[in-house]
Amino acid sequence: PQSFRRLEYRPPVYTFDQVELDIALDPARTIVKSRIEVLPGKSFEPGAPLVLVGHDLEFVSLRINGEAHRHFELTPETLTIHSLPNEGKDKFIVEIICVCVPEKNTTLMGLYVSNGNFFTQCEAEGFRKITYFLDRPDVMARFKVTLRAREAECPVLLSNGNLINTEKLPNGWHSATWEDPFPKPSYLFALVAGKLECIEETITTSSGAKKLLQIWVEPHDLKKTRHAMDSLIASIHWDEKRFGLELDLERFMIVAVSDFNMGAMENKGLNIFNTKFVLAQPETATDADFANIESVVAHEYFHNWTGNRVTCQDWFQLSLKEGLTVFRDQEFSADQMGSESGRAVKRIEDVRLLRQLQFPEDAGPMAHPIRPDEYQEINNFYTVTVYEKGSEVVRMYQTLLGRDGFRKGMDLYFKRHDGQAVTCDDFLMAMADANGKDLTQFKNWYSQAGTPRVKVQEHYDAAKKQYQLTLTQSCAPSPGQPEKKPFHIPLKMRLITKANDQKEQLLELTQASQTWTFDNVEERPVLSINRNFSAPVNLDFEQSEADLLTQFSSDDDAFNRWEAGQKLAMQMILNNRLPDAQIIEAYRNILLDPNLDPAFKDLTLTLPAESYLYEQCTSVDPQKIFTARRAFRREIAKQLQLEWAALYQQMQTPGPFKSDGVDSGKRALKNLSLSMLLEAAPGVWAPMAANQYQIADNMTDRYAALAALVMHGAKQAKECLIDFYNRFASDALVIDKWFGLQSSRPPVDGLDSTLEEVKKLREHPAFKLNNPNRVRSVIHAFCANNPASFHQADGSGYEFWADSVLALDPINPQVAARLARALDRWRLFAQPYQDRMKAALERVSACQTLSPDVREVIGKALG
Ligand code: B3K
Ligand code: ZN
Repeated sequence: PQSFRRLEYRPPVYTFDQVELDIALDPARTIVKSRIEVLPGKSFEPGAPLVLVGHDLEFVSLRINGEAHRHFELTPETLTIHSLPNEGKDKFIVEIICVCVPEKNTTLMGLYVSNGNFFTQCEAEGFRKITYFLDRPDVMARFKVTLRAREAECPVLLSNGNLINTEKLPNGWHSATWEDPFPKPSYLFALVAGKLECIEETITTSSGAKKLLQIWVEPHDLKKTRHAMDSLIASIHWDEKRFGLELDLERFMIVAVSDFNMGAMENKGLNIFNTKFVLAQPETATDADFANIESVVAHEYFHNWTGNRVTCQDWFQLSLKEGLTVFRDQEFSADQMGSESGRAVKRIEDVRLLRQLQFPEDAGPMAHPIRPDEYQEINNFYTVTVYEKGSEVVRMYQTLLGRDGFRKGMDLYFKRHDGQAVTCDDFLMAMADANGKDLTQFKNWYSQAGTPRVKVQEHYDAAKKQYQLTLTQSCAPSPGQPEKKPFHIPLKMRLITKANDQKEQLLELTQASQTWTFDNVEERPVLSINRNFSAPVNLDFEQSEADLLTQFSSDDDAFNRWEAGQKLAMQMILNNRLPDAQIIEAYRNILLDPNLDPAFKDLTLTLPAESYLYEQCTSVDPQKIFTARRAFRREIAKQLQLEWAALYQQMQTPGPFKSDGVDSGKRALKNLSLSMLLEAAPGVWAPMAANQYQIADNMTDRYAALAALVMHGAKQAKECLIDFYNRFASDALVIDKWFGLQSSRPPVDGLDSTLEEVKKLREHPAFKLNNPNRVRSVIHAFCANNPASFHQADGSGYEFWADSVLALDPINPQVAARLARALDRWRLFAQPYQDRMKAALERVSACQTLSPDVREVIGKALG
C-alpha cells in the first residue's frame, strides 16, 4: 500500500486565485463546471505540467484561456495538463466540465444525497470527488459558486459566504450564487440543497456589526433547533471575550443532515452537522446530548479562526487545528458550567475519555504522534490522539505560560499567520516568541507517540524536616520509534499537610530523572501530583491505601480527589477484591457531603471503564475483569443502599426542565442511584424504575430508567423497550438510542447473549447499513462499547466483527475503518481471546478488495 510521509512535503507547483463553480444539481447526473485562475506556485518550474486530482468523476471537457485543450492525460485519480501557455509562467484560466453521481455515493464523501437533499463533505480529500482540483490545504482560493436545481425539489440552495444573486430559470429551475470573501482550501468548500427550513437570529458582535445566524433542518425538526442556536450565540460571545476573535462573515449557517460520517464539519460559513449534534428537545434528547451539542457547535464555530482563517499546510499538521480547537471547546464548555466545581467536573469527564480511548490508541499498533509522520489513508488519522491528546498538548502551553501568556501566544499566532496554511512548528514558535520561552524540548510532544510514564519516589527526613521528590520519566516504544527522548512535562503539585501550609507549585520535568527538595516540611506530607491532570501521563506512584484515602477525602484539587478514588477502586478490582469497610465509608462520606457537586459525586462513584482497566494489565482476561468490576459495583450498591435510596429522592428536579450543569448533575446522580438500587436488588427496585420510565417528562430520566431495567435484566425491560420504540418510532435519533442500549447491554444471567440480540437487531426493518448513526448504534456499540459481551472465548464476537467490517467496507470505508479499530489491542489479551482475534483479523485481511482505509488499520494491527 502507498504511504504518504510528512518529510516528503513539497509546496505546490501551481496555485489558484479565483475559482468559479457552476453546479447543476441532479441526483443521477450532476454537471460541475469550473473556471480556475492558475498561477505559478512555490515549487514552480517553467514547463511543469498542472496535475489535478479527481476521483469517481466523468471527464467531459477542458479549455485553457478559452480554447479547447488536447494536451492532457487522465488516470482514475489524476488529470495532468501539459503544454500550458507560456510554460505556465503567467496566470492562465482552466475550464473543466465533469459529471458526478450523488445518488450512488454511499461513502458520504464529496457530493451525496440524504433524504432527498444534497450535501457535501470535503475534508480531508472529498473535493476531488466533485471536480478536478489541487485538493490540498495549502492551495487557498477565493470561491464564487452558482448552484442550479429544480426549484420544486430544491427550493433552498446554500454555499459558503454571502448570497449575491438568485435567479428563476427556464423549465422550473432556479439558481443561487454565493461568494466567499475569504480565500480557503477546497476542504472547506460546502454546498447544501433541498427542502429545508431554518430558524434565524440577528446578533451584534463586538465591533457593532450585525450578523445573521441560521440553523437549517428538515421542516419537522425546526422545533428542535433552539438549543443549538443558543449554543452558537454563546460560542460567538465566548470567543470574543476569551480570545478577542470576532465572527468575520455577515452570515453564519448550520445545516443538519442525518447521514454523516462523523460529528460535524466546519465549512466556511456553512457548517454541516450530524443531526445528532443539532437536534434537541427535553423529550427526545438527554443531558449528555444537550452538552454534546453545545460543545460540537462551539467546536465547529471556533474552527472559523483556528482552522479556517489559519489552516494547515498539509494533513500531517491536522492537530494544529484540531488539538487547538478541542482545547478551545473544552475551555468553553468548562466556563459554561458556571462554577469552579463545574469546571472540575468537565475536566474529569475529558480526562476519562482521554484515558479510555486515547491511552489504548497510544499503546497499540496505530499509535502515532499528534503530528503523524506517515499515513496511508488520512481519514484514519482523525483520531483521539490528534484531537484529544492534541488538546492536552495545547493545554500544557497554557499551564506553562499561564492564561495571559497563552493569550499572547494566540495573538501573535494570528498576527503572523492570518490567511496562511501553516505548521505545528509555527504555532509553537508563536507561543515561544510571544513569551520569550524556550520551547525546543516541548517539540517532542509533536514528534513522539506513546503515553509517558512518570515514576514518583518520595523520601521524607523527619529530623531535617525535609521532603525529597524524585521524578523519572520513560516512554515505551511505539511503531517506528524504539527509543524516546525526554518530554517537557509540566506537573502541578502540592504537599498536603495537616498544617495546610504548602502552596501549589508547577514542576517542569525535562530530564530523564530529576529530584526536588522541599524544606521546612513539618510532618510527612501526602503528595498531590499532576493536579488537574496537568500532563497527559501515566503516574507510577505506589501510594499506601491510607494516603489514597486521605486524598480521597480531602485533596483540595477536585481532579486529584476523584483520581484517588479511581486509583483505590482500580487496585482493588484488579486484585479481585471487594471494597473494604474503609472505602465504603469514604464513598458514604462523599455521597453525604452537602458541599459537593452532585455531578462530582456521580463521577466519583462511577468506576473506571473496562478499557482503562485493560491498559493496567499485561495479559487481559476480559471476563475476569468484567466479573471483578461488576462484583465491586454490586458491593457498593448493596452497602450503600440506604444512601442511594435517599439520594434518589433528594436529587429530584422539580419545575421546568433545564439542561444546565446544576440540574443535569442532579439527574446524573439520581439516575446513578437508581441504577445502583437495581444493582443491589433488582426485584425490589425495578418497579420504581418502571414507574420513572412511565412518568418521565424528559429523555434523560426516561432513558436512564429504561437503561437501568435493561442493564440489570429486569422483567419490566421488555415491555418498556416495546413502549419506547412505539413512542419514538418516527424519531431516528431516539431509535438510535433504542438500538444502542440493547447492543451495549452487558451479559445478564438468564438472558440471551447480547450477540444473539444484536444479530436480531441487524435484521430489524429499521436497521440500515448505509446510515452511519444506525450502524454505530448497533455494531460499534457492541464491538467497541460492550467489552464483556464482545469478548467471548469462542470468538463469536470477533466473527461478528469481521462479518460487519467486510459488509460495511464496500458501502462506507470510513465507517468500516473505525469499526476495524475495535481489535487494535488484540496482542494485550490472554488466550484464547488473542488467537481468536488474530484469526478474525486475518480473515478480514484476506479480502482482496479492501478499501485503503480498512487495509491500513488491519495491516498495522497484524504488522
Ligand atoms: N474537521 C472535521 C472532521 C473531518 C473528518 C474527515 N474525515 C470535524 C471537526 O473536527 O471539527
Ligand atoms: Zn475539529
